[in-house]
Amino acid sequence: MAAELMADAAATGAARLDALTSWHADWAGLRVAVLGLGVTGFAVADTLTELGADVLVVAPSVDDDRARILDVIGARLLVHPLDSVPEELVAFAPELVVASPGFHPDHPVLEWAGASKVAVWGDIELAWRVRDKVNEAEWILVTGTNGKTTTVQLAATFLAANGLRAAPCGNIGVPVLDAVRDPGGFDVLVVELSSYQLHHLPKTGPGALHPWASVVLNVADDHLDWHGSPEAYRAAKATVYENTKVACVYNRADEATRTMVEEAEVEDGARAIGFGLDTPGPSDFGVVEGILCDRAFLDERRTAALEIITVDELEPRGLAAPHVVANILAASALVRSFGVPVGVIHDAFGDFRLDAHRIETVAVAGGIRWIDDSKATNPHAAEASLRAFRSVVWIVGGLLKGVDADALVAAHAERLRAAIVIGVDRAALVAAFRRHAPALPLFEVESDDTETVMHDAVALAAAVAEDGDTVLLAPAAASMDQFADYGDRGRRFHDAVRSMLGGEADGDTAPHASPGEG
Ligand code: UMA
Repeated sequence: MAAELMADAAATGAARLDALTSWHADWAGLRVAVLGLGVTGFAVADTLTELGADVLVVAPSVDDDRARILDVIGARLLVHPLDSVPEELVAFAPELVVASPGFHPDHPVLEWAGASKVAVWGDIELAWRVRDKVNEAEWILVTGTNGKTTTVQLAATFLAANGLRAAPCGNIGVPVLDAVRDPGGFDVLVVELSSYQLHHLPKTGPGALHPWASVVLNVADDHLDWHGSPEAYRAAKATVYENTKVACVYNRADEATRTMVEEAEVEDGARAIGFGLDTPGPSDFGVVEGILCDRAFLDERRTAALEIITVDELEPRGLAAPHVVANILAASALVRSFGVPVGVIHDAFGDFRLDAHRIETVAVAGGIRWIDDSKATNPHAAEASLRAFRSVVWIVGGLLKGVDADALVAAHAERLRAAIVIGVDRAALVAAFRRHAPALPLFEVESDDTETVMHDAVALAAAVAEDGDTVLLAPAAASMDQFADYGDRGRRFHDAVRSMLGGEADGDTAPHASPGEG
């Protein structure tokens, strides 16, 4: 009997949640547990209290400011280690759990919610359901192992150059809920989605996204410790294409992305648009004799193509490395699907620069270039970075997140002058170098003191680098073992290089990487 009553309650609850597809729906009194109080958890709690829901935030630790504001807006807070399900949470009997992206699928609270038939949403689903608060923007979705943020920034820049109100948001650091609630309203949200956020998204039903356009830029192993297997990681990424209305953009050099498009359920009329560094076919973006071209969004695509920009024009802006050109083609495809003219894209490059810590030239001194690519937090990103240079002193290592860097070391051993290994997961990297490049000068920074790691690494690099070499910080690993984040790791690299060089830099610190170099 109790089981029947619970089943009835679950069915009634599900019907109520199904109806919550608008800011103006009846959210009043809905009991929601919000897991985590980082950027996402705070935006979720703030949104739900504004909607009149009954909100309990559960987090293992809290920042005082956020805790104070929760109190003011009327959300309750439970601080609990979350290694088990708190009794207070069970007693609260939530009708819905909204989890921050970092929560593993097998987290005890999520397993409890699953077993108790309590719905679990991510912040992206909530944002989609309440997207009509101000005005209903179209969504363009960007995911991939690497290049997401650059592609989002490029696409938003191109859209804005065409006079559209475009918001870059999502995993880039601005919760989508903040963009949706912005009183100014937007025409387009360009949403960066991590595999964590995609994992929590439904493919069908009232919470499923229906984006204007979507892209998986590339897929390589990453976050395996979170997803449990490469298949689960790929399956999460593939979700981005579901229900796309106009353009599914995929990478011609990455067969897995094409398969994802083929297997996705999209809306009638949605087109598959390929991008790649080679000659484009009809319905593709690509490069012909140094010219980036659109051969998709023109009627004469069987016989002609539209010029977007040349590699020579991108070079002085530090945007000519092959992986950046690929991001530019993907971003162009996304916004061309929205009607942005190629001439507008061309002119929008005026002041565009990559964010800090992405193949950023720190200094050039004595013929040695010092490059910060701290954002290369997995082997796939480090691979793209290594490819852009010929003779490299490579500073590598950190938290490998369950990913094997063996193939990366094997593929690039020949372009290395020396390797300097930092971080906690040094043993696997050192073993890989011994196997694939036994003669390569190899140095380990054994210190795990945040204050000294980079100084030691930079001093070792300076001792082995020669005229014409690039010293490249492209760790192929996450930073949290020794640094606050990849930005902190990059800043400490800058500081160490500058303090070592003193006034010696040649002054040529323009961003630099060109496709011809590899
Ligand atoms: N928490 C737990 N247990 C867990 C996981 C999280 O208790 O198992 C708690 C922690 O106390 C933490 C809080 O939840 O303080 C925060 O949750 P979170 O780790 O999910 O992070 P947020 O601060 O909400 O930020 C998230 C994204 N972080 C992650 O996915 C890990 C941010 O991406 C994103 O910018 C933000 O939402 C806005 O959308 C960062 C990131 O590192 C940049 N992303 C990963 C990546 O790009 O590789 C996926």
